[in-house]
Amino acid sequence: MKTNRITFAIIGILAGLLVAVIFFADFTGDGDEAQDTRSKAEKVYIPYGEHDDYYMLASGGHSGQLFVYGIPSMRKIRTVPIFTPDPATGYGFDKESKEMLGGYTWGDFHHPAISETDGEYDGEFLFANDVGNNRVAAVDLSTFTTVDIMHLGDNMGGPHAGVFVTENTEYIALPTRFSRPIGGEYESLDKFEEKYRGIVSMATFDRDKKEFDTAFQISLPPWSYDLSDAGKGMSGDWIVMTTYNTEFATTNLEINASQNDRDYIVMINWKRLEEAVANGQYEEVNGEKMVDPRDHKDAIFAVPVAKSPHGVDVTPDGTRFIAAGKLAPMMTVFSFEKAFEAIENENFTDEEHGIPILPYDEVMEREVDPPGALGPLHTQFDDRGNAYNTMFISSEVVKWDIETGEVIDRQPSYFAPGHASATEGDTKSPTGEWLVALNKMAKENFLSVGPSHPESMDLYDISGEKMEHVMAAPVDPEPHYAQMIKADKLNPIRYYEKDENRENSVWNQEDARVERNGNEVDVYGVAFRSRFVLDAQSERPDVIEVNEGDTVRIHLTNIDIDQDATHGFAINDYDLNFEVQPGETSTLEFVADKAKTYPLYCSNFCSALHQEMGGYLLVKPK
Ligand code: K7E
Ligand code: CUA
Repeated sequence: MKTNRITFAIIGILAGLLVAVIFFADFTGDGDEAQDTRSKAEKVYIPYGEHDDYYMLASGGHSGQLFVYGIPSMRKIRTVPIFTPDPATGYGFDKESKEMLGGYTWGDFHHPAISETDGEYDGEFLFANDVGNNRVAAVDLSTFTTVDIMHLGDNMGGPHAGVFVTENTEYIALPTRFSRPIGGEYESLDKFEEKYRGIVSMATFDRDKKEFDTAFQISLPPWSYDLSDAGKGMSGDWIVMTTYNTEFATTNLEINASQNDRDYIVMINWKRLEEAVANGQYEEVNGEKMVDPRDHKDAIFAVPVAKSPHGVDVTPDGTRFIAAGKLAPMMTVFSFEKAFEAIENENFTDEEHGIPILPYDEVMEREVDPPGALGPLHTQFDDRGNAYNTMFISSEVVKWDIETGEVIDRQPSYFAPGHASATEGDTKSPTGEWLVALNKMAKENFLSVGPSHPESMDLYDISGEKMEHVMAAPVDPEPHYAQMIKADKLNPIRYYEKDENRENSVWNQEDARVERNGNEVDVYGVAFRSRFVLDAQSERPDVIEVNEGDTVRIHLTNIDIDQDATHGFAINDYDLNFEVQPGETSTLEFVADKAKTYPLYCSNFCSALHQEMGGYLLVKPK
């Protein structure tokens, strides 16, 4: 009896303790969590009137647009149309931007690259590739508008592996993803290895004229070129590119292009090729200066890498390049110094299509293979010698030490990250403050919008030893790469300066006029709060009357020189709309082929009397 009582007492005390332990554990857990949530919220909270520390300039994939975010708040600030017409800004509607788009209606923008000076983002321009329609574009970061688009010609098959700029933006490298016969002519796929080529376009950009040009193209074997990066410092003359499909598969790529244990990283010395081209050592092909590895054995090399790599990134100090495995779940660190040594000593194991192959074991420095980490895609850097890799399949970010390969931390992402972007991450001096994982999925993290879910981004504070996941946000399709630049490096204008000499501009309402020349009608008008003056001589200055069949050009100057005083100009039921920003002159051109009466109106809310800002377009029948 006595033992029983003691047993019960002991059981009672233990049970009590257990309840207490559970209670307190639970209680402190809740407290920590609340504390945690509060500190995370504080990290991303930007008080009214203050601004984010960084701009994040993110590619919008097949939306063809650039998305601008503030970091760390993750607030979306603006959509900048690049390859896609955009009624919100009139892009692709006014004459100039319509001509720039050249009739294309979309683009597939994967990789933004901010212009660099001395290996640092200089904040002047942003370059964008279009995998869909073989183009490259430049956005002027003083106005956040697209200023030039260049088609790369028919030799190209989707410049996926660009854009990456050399240290002083000497070149914007655009390697093709899909191989094609030169000129894109018809050619049987049976002749793939012999007739198809993978092309790298080396574009230049004139900052004063705001214009692209192609300096030369490099004709490579018909492998697929996936991603590239430019060297820095000691490797500043070099470009590295990953390849897959060294099998030359022409069908069922998911199986046939994944046969070999090794693909290659191609190393190109652009400086030597530049000299060779200057000395006339190139072939003129389809109007392009083309160089071939067989003729430039001192400039193009390859080093084997574990099968089907995706990203390759050069470390901030320029001494190493790191390949992310995709199909082989590891990161491979290569040494530029060792590669240069092998090249110097002509230490080649083989040659492929005229490209000397460097010995893997001698150029490779380290394979980093965190247990269970699957699907590494891209590498980013901080200021303390660490690398950060996104793992698409195991859905996480892995932080590791470049010098030792030691894995320091792993944090989940929500879900399936592609690229990540670190603050000032592609420069010689990353700041190591924030990392954003750009995810291909969000699963059920946000309110449902039907069968197709939004993509998402995760924000990590990477300033400490351990990464801290701070927040997640949905994004528009489709996040590939982004760059984050210190906000104070950008200096956007507040309005376009008044310029009396600007072509087609009118600065006083009295000067607004209509000039008729046969069936060509030029309207030189002004917009200001809250009126259009299109013809000062008319008793109805906000009305345009033209004849059916006339070609009409409306040159509109916004004479409100004041920040954000933007006016729109829409023609009702005519499918036409454009925009003039403060101090800007834009032209809308169309053929008045529909004889009717059309109300016109300002489509951008500009003042309390915005609704009154309108007029008529009268198209008189023949
Ligand atoms: Cu999405 Cu850079 Cu086109 Cu990788 S790429 S994810
Ligand atoms: Cu001008 Cu609304």
